[in-house]
Amino acid sequence: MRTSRLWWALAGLLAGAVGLALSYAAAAVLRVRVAPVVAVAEGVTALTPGPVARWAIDTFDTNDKLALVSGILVILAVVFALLGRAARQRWWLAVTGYVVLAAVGVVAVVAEPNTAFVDFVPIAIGLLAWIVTLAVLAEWLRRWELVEAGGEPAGEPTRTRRNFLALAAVTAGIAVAGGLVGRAAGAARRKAEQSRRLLRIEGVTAPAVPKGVTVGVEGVAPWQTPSSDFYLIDTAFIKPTIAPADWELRIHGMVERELRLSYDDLVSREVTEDWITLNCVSNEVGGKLVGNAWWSGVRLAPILAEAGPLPGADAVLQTSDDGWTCGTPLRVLTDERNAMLAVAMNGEPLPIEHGFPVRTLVPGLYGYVSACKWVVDMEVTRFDRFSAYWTDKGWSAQGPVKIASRIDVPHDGADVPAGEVVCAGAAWMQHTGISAVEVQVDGGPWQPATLANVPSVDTWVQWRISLTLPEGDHRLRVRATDKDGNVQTGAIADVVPDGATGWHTIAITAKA
Ligand SMILES: Nc1nc2c(c(=O)[nH]1)N[C@H]1C(S)=C(S)[C@@H](COP(=O)(O)O)O[C@H]1N2
Ligand SMILES: [Mo]
Repeated sequence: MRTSRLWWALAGLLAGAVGLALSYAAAAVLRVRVAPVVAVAEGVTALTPGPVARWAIDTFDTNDKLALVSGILVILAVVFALLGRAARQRWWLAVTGYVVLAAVGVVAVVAEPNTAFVDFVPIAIGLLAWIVTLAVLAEWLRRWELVEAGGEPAGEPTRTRRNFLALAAVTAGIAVAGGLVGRAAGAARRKAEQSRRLLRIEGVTAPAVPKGVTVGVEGVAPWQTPSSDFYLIDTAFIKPTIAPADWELRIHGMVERELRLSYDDLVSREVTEDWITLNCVSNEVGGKLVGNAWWSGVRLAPILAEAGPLPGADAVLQTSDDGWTCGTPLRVLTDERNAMLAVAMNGEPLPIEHGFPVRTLVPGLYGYVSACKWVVDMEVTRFDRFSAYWTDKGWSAQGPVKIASRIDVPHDGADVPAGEVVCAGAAWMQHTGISAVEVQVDGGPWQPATLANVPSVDTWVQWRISLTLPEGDHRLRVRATDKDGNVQTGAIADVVPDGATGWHTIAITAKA
């Protein structure tokens, strides 16, 4: 009884360590971008007043981050020990403490940019591990105490103590194993991230947004999509982490000579750069799965010419490091367009989740048939000889983009002052270009919008129009015309099998 408080504190410490270690391992294995403890550390940094931060940097120098994480771990150790002690009399207090700690983690993760659902998995695992581990240890501590007090169940005190100690050792082992798994799994990502940070690719320039591309209406999606806001679509629950030195692209199949390109082989070639708008076939009418960035890479046409496609070949089956596949028409990879093996996005090496170190990009095609991230294999072949990832699931083998337009301002359901109302948005038909955008109010005549500039036919274009709206409810819709004269259809089609159609329509209310 005398020493039992210490044992309870030890149980709390062990349970805390197991939860942290398993959460750390989960974060590393799942390669979530923001591990909970790191997110908390970053949150603390963000909330630290300037003078305190300067003192910390002065005192700890470049070890400031290490000092902060260590500090957080020390505080956690104290909290864990206290929760363990509390659990002896008040189990609910320990559970409440764990829930509060997990909530702090959730808040910190939410505060990070671009959090995904998977970022919360390590917190859930940690919380579960805390509660289960403490429950198991507490159960044995109670038996031990009971036996020592001479109560039921009868048994030898030394045996119950030995059982508890054995269990404590196992628990410590789990914590250490979790930590080691986390280290090993995190190493690959760290290596890829570090090589990415150190990478300087000759010929890659910073983006300079061309003049006149914006209509200057607040609320319209920015013409250049920042990489951190660029939509993310892939099937990889665990993102490949490939250091450039470990990357190789094999081009084979119906070719005269098979090619193997290392990263250095690739970037020693002439770099091409372009503004290109990429969109997803799963984008609903009016949806946000579209973005425009400054891409740098190497044109695929000369590389494929070097391999020498054989007569009869009409497709390239691309395979990602994670096994995902897509089929791209050989023609679009070899014509005059800037189909490229991209190595940089917005002037920086590709972010890992956008395909680092190399992805394909083809203006004029939906991503699912062209924009292979982490691309490692290209087989020149025929469409009648394979089925790719999404074609297996009912999507069309061919995926040229469809003309689309979107109203960004006002937003659907908005109240606007009656009278003059500015309406604006974007339209796109990559590699053909947009020649006109029109807006219709309440089924009336189509009214022409003003288009902003574009550097090429491969990007989206912003548009705006000033409307006069009387008081009341209104329905606005938009349609575009491409540079071949094709007017966007109002016929509604689902995203399956080859992209949605229909006019983006919003309902607003003009108020006096
Ligand atoms: N390896 C791999 N590449 C992929 C995908 C994928 O699931 N795995 N999804 C594709 C789809 S459907 C789209 S729309 C684009 C999205 O690219 P982004 O995530 O960089 O915006 O990537 C394409 N490339
Ligand atoms: Mo997509």
